[in-house]
Amino acid sequence: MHTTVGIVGAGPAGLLLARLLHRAGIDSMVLEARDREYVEQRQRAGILEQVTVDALRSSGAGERMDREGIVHHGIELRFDGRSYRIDFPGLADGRNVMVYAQTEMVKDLIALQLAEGGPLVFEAEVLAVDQPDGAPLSVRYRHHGREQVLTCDWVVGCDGFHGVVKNAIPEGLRRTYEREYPYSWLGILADAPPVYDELIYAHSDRGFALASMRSATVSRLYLQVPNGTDPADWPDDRIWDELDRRFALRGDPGWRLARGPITAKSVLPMRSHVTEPMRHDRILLAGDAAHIVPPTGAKGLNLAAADVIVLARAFTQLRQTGSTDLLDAYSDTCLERVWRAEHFSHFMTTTLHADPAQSAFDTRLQLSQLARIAASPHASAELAQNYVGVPIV
Ligand code: FAS
Ligand code: PHB
Repeated sequence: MHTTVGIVGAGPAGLLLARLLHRAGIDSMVLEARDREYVEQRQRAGILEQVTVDALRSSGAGERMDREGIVHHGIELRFDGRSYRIDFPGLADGRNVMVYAQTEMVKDLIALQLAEGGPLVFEAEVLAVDQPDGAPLSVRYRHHGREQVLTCDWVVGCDGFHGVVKNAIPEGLRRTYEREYPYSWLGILADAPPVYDELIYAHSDRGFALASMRSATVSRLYLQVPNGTDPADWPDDRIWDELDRRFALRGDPGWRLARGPITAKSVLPMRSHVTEPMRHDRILLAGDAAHIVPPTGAKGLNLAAADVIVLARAFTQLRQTGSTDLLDAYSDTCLERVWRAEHFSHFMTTTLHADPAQSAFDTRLQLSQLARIAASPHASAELAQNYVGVPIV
């Protein structure tokens, strides 16, 4: 088979790119290693920036999001037993965020792709991308035990952090930057109504905690835990008790989370990573295939969306005018946003988490920074504008 754009990976990046290209009349084919059920149930992000929301709406993939998603106008910071609200519209030019789980966005995009898009092949593990001089690219993949080849004019690696497409970029041309953090997140889904209206990011001397949500009846909560933590060591009561300790408020000693059955429990390591450049000849990288951020800034999914919005515009320019200007600028255009998100995610992570090696002095610096954000419209605007994301120019 041959297609114009071969897309490896059916996560948010690959699926949104396929949708945007379909709407621009550009043919593509998506190859996904796992089965549909696995991809749709993988618990990950929960916050969509305006840029992502706009792309879903304009590509005809936002109908259920607008029906079931929850618009949030701010977040709450808790530290030193106190609570401060960061108001998005007032501090970030009227912009907000949408609470709509990545699982739901992926389901919506898969349904549309299967109904009206180009080929989307599940259980098709890409083995390698070969780029013979002057000939079309060839993507070798295994499907139902047989090796097959897809030839393409372009290949986009949307295959995540452990993907293979990045290996097609000569190692001598690749630059990688990374940082591992000395802690992880224990994430839970619970059939328990969120007793808070907006997300709560909590700094405490016992470690970080985050209260998010999936609906009026389902809570999504996270606890900072040591690297290598086994979720089995955290029975439900221990999780609820620890969360209540970390969200404790001086002025409201009775503040408690509503409890309910925990339906999912997993440990997520924290990592920052960037691979540059995001393009080599006719091979491009998008989303986690090129960059990873710790989820403290709710950036991962939204960076993936921003990459493919930029890339779809570039392929559209090529199709309509023959110009490769936007394609030639793709990597630099995306990396400017990527590094802004890397810095913000690092800032949120190191300001809110208790590094096991940090001193009492470091903790006081964290508290001073948080107090500055709470007291200064300028400092809180900087957080708000980074959190809601900057428009793609
Ligand atoms: P993805 O990893 O989502 O998708 C890549 C796809 O490529 C996968 O379906 C994979 O099966 C497929 N693939 C890989 N190799 C292949 C091959 N050789 N052949 C074919 N297919 C192949 N971000 C947030 O903002 N907030 C969060 O709370 C949050 N939580 C997270 C929790 C976890 C456990 C993880 C791992 C990430 C989390 N993230 C979070 C980040 C996450 O949302 C990513 O940013 C987002 O999934 C990126 O989307 P993609 O780039 O499409 O990559
Ligand atoms: C989530 O709802 O899963 C979520 C929200 C905000 C974050 C990370 C995760 O910063």
